[in-house]
Amino acid sequence: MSRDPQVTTASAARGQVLVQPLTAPLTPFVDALPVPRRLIAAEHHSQLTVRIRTATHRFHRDLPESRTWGYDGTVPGPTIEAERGKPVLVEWRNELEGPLPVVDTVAPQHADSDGVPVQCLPGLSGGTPDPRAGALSGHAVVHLHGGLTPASFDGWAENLFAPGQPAVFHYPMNQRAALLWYHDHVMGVTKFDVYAGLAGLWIVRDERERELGLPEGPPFEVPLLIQDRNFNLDDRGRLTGQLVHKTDPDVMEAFAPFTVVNGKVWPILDVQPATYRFRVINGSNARTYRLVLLRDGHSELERVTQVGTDHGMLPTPVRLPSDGLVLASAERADLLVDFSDLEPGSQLMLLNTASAPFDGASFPAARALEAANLEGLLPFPQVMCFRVIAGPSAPRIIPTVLANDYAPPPVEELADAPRRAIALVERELEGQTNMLTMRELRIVEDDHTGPLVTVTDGERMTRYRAVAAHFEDRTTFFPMLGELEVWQLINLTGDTHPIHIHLDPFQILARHPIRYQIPDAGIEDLDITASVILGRAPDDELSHAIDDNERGLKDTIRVNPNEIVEIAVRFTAYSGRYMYHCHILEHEDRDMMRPFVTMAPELMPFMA
Ligand SMILES: [Cu+2]
Repeated sequence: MSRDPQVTTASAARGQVLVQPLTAPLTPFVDALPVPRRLIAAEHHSQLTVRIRTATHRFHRDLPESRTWGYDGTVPGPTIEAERGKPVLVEWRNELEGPLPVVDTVAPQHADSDGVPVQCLPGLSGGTPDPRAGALSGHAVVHLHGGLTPASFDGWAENLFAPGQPAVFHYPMNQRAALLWYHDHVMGVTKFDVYAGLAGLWIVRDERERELGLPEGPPFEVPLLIQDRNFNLDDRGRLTGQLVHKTDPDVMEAFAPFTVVNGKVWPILDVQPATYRFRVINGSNARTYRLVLLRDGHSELERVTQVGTDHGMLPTPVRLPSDGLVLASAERADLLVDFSDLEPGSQLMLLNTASAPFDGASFPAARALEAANLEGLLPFPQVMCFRVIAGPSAPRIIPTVLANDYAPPPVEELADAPRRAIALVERELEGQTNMLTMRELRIVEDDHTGPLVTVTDGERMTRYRAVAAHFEDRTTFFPMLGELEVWQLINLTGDTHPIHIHLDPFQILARHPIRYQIPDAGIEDLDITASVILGRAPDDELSHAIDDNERGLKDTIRVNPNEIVEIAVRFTAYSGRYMYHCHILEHEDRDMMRPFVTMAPELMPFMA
């Protein structure tokens, strides 16, 4: 959600200078980067038991221990490694005890008396702990994000396991090698459960990828799960370890000031002069990162080659965008970083230049050290540090072809494909947090009267009405197994939304710049009135380009302000009820989620 522009203007008018970075209350780069325990399915006859437990975790050397919820009691959970074609059975055992280990609060003001936005600061900022969140006792459900999983085991947000109730899920693993992740998905409270620690990585491996000779396992393959976290203060203003999920009257998402990698705030990793493979994932609730690698104040992005994305290898290696690697919540990147020419003692810093809420605006990589931006809810751009240690230099040749098992969807098939249109909408409600919904649209005839969304592309105008808005509205999407579909995501909000579709991956076809108008009161509970015109607005500074690293198989795609994103998706193997949603967890929990049902075509004649 955007901040209220009037508030921003008001604080600017008061002459407050908000570019001055805050002093970090924790020392960066003192904790070694932890690597989550590997849980290799083949070593356990493909049958795993993961206990979902209340535990303690230390997020930084100088922080007291935090109460957490974790898979196997750790933050993050163990990294499960599976082989393509070898099904894995996981017994998820909910053994959570005690209340939610996160204090949820809405601070009474957007900024403190010094004009600093409260989300840049630790503590409750005058907010009262929400007793309803404090009463949550640990219902859970696990979703394997990126998994081609039968519907019964996909983690439907309403099919919950209370403490003491186990669940046995079957994961077929008939899918490409890729970095997936498993996390909690409980209806309405995913934002708290994931924040409390319920997330872990899951790596699928296959022979095709092994033939490329990329690093597998330690020390040269390192997963990096990046999240933001905030902590409470005691009555003397000292940090306690207690996790704080804080929002404010202008910003309904929680953007926390401290960046945590694999469970540590601003860690450091000693690296040999060699090529490392980093499996990077943004596991934050809401924050988008734009990652830049700096050495001695200069961008060293040319050390980085991206070989994979959400669903595994790209066709060929790509360079990162010149501004840095953008990862919204749940997006993944498989990176090779060459440290082989560096002297022992060299230090490289990974920094984030993306302000929040993210709207796609650019920031030059070379200025990453100046990226701190309080108005942009980015008090500390540090992510982590790499320090080169002595060792034999070991550069690595990167194959020029990585994958040839997929191609862009054929044009003829696209022309005949069923098309679905979805508007992303933010509805302001008096005295309540804004509702974010996805309005599923249906084309209407010319004689239709009533609220309409019109999309004008040159001479052609398409007229739609909204047929569903909320999660519990009736299902309107019934894709046929095996059939290619085109989904259009029309962003009518001011922020970038990472849209995630469960089950099969998709490919991006286009990003179209648009301009649009919504009349006063044009957004009702279901109905929506809007006129959308393809083409760039004069004041629109976004490129609306598809980055090279988005041309792989994706399951989460950023839909920026003032654009329509078109994707092509084909559901292949499993029939059933699945979800698609925004992966900003506060949006997903506040209704930016909808069901769809994949159908075996031969059953259609029997549908009532
Ligand atoms: Cu969203």
